[in-house]
Amino acid sequence: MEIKEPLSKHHVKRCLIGVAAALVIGASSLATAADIKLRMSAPASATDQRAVAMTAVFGEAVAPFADFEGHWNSSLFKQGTDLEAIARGNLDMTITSAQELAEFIPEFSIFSAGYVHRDAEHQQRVFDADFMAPLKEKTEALLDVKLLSVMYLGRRHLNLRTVQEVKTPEDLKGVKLRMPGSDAWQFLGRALGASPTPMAFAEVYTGLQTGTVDGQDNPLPTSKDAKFYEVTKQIVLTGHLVDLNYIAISKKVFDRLTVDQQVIVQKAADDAAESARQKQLTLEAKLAQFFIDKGMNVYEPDLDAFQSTVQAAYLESDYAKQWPDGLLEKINAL
Ligand code: KDO
Repeated sequence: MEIKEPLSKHHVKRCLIGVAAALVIGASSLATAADIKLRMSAPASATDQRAVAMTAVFGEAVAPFADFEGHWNSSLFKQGTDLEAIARGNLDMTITSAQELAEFIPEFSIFSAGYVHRDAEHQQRVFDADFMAPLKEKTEALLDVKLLSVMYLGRRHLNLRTVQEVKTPEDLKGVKLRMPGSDAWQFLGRALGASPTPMAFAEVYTGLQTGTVDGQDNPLPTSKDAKFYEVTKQIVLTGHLVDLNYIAISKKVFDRLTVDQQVIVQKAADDAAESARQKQLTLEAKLAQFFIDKGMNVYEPDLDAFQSTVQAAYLESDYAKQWPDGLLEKINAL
């Protein structure tokens, strides 16, 4: 039989101290969970697959220690200003683009060039390749932004409110094509043969409706999600840019996490990107029919003409001069 010693006063005191300490530790770890808020702002709508994955996959995974808060439709910061907001310490996360990064780090313009990435898988391999390390390091050093994962946005196609068919870049002469705000985007519009007009994503529907612009370019899931089919007549399947976005987090915020939390955040971002990528690919494969059913003309133009014109425009441009030697060849060789 076990003989229990009577509890001494000293013993009771020690136990009480132990309980109090446990309560303090418990309270402080709870406080940590509540204290970490990961506020993301992005132009994507709440029903865009990237937003859905960030909320459902990323938000769920980090929930034990952080509150993920997604602010969509550029509701916190205007399109193109999220990176600065992170650099200034006013925002924790965003879904950014190579075109936005190219405003600060010109080398990123290589990913804004038409017909460079071949498909979603190529995009992923490029992001994971060793030659991306200096670009990621530069982003951290200059902007205090860590690029966690690459998200597949999709193949961008022309979507016009005009009815005249477009077969080659010459047919886009004089067409006012809405492009997002930065110079890299305007260059792509010109390389396609159009007259680019800068406009934030949030204003595109009205721009198309009122005729301020003749068209816009986006992947099919984005054009469906934003209901552009209600105010346009045709989709020209140029596939001129296999577009990407990066899941980006403030480096300061990331560095404040414990190593275990950092591992979870990284995995959560990779899983969210993979989930969105698969859904985006599935949607892309079936959406042409959706637009046809809406009464739109959906067709392929002369792809060789588009590809050769766009590639030539980039190779002759000042952008190409800023690409690190041999980078394009390495990307193509992957
Ligand atoms: C757009 O403004 O056309 C664009 O597709 C650019 C992308 O980089 C990205 O910002 C995207 O908009 C938004 O996430 C909305 O889908």
